[in-house]
Amino acid sequence: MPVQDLNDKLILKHPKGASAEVLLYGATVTSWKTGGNSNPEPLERLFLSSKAVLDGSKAVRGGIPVVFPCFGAPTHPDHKNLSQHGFARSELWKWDGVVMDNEAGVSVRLVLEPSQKISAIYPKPFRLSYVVTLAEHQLSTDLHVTNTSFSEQFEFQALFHNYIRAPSDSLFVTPLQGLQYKDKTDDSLQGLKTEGRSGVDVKKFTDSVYTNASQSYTVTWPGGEISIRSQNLKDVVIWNPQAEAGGKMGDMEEGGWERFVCVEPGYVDGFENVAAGSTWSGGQVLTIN
Ligand code: TA6
Repeated sequence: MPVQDLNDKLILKHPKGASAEVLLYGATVTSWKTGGNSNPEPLERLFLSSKAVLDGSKAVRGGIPVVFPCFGAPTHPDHKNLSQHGFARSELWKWDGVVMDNEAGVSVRLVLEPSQKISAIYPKPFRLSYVVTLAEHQLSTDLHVTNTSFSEQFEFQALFHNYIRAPSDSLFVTPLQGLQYKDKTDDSLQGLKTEGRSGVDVKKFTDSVYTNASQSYTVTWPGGEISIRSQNLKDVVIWNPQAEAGGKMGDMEEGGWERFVCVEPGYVDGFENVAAGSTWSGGQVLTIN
């Protein structure tokens, strides 16, 4: 059975052993397992903190939270009533059916439309459609932002907050060399830095927003590699709180920062614009190499 509906979450299964779990809350992918290289047991490829709150009372610490319509602390007038990273990751989405189910894989669509609660803080005419696709060695997520009005455009940001499971003391993210980035760990810095490293590590507290990036990234560590290819998401954020910031997070398991890196494709430098009656799409494909 390729899709199991457990009311609060969907379980996707691939005939060759891969699986994924998607919470309706936040449309958060909380698990993605693929066959190991030599290990016949499926391996979990995402990090989910054992202290993550999964009852719908707060955004999930781990997996793939969906960030919309703002990234980080709101800066746009339309987002003045929103909390960090917007509302999409903290609202209950609806399952809108199976989009694809064949030997190549299985896709499910979730949708989010304005509720009274959302409209009270974000009175914009939007409809979000989110398609999660599981293949044998790949997981894809595609976000479609529709402007349902007939007159006004609106601006937004969007990002996939991927928690990639990997040892943070020995991983590298490429290619970022030469890109300009904002180092959010250094408040004293006003401007942008230029990345000089061929491979970026996260051995220390890292919170970097790279702009106009390659849209294709690889996370490599001894014995493993995941590639991320994004579409229409020009920026990428690399984050690991290490103990310095992670130790202060109530929903971060002890030492959790040792087991992940966030590689987050997004449109976060500036704002995307969707015209009345139009739809914007951004997506990513995560592949186990
Ligand atoms: O994507 C990196 C970041 O913006 C960091 O600054 C940190 O705040 C992280 O997101 C987690 O944010 P959250 O709201 O989930 O605690």
